[in-house]
Amino acid sequence: MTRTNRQYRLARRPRGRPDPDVFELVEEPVPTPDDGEVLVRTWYLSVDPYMRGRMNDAESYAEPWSVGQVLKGGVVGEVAASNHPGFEPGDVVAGHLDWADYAVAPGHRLQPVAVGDAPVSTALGVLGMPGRTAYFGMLDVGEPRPGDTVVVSAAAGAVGSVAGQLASLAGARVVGIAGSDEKVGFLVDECGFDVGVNYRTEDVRTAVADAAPDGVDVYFDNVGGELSDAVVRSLAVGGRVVVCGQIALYNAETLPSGPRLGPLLITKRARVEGFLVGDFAHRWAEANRRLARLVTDGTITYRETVADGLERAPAAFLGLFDGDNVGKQLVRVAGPPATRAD
Ligand code: NAP
Ligand code: FER
Repeated sequence: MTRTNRQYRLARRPRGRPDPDVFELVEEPVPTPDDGEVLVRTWYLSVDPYMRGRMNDAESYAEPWSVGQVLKGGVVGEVAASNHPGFEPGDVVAGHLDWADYAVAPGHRLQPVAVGDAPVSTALGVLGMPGRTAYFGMLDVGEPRPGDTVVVSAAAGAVGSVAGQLASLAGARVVGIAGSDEKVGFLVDECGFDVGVNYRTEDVRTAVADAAPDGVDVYFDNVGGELSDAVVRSLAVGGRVVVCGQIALYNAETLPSGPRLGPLLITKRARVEGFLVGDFAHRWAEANRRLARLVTDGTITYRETVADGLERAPAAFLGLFDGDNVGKQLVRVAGPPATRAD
């Protein structure tokens, strides 16, 4: 009997916020690995904000998906069959694979999952791309110093929650901005942030000015738009803005012009710097090692929000734009249950 493989394809390009029907679920036979290839059974699938950019037919840091193609993203799974000498059935691997029950990939594009005692799902979150983004963005680009005040937006998400904890470890006072009281509680009570701001119920400009009376030394920006316009009003002299993401603008059809920051940047002698985690690929092993140690010894805490079932992937992705997730949003397709799910 041929096993079926469910796959999500891009049915059409969205305009603005995607409707669920941009995702099409199709069934194909499970593929057979060729020479040098490996068949992977998907356990966990990562949904990430940058995928919204890949749905557009526009040049960016990530190539656009073509209409009709199977969607791809970070996956952790189990080797089901291998024609590559480096892998055998039962190995747990990570790779950039299909949104599907099964996918084939050349063995050299897969990595063994090495997360120590942590659950394998962390290879897509705190011990994966989002954790490394927090690590390099905060420590190398933001460079928080003891006594600095650091503000993080989308602070209760996968990147933000780790970025804020790394700033605390560097000796900074950390202010996190998030979209619910539950998230603010998570930041202050579990992640050790000094102040939490709920941007849906508080005036961000006033709340940040109150929380940072001497000004904001580092603003780690995951959001952009009006929220960030409000935060930068409180930049300290010599302040740094780390532009990590602009999720508030990813569904925008035209970019709002926003306030002109030039005069403020002069007055504050401030720097604004964007970065891509891929810029630091030569140092990923360092980040993985340090983050794994901090997670294992309990210095850094993390959260995962797990949607159960491949069919929930579109909703889990779209939920990123509504703030449905606390910590890393994952989709569990098969394999061991998440141990830190909420
Ligand atoms: P995430 O923070 O786990 O999830 C996205 C969060 O953004 C949501 O939970 C939501 O939380 C918040 N959000 C969504 N729309 C918003 C809006 N209009 N205004 C304010 N907040 C909004 O996602 P992530 O994977 O950690 O990514 C965070 C950011 O980092 C994204 O912008 C992403 O593109 C960027 N990123 C950049 C790099 C890089 O190399 N530069 C790498 C990875 C990620 P609330 O409930 O708080 O609204
Ligand atoms: C994101 C995820 C990844 C993002 C950028 C990247 C700006 C960068 C990936 C790379 O360096 O290749 O959400 O948003």
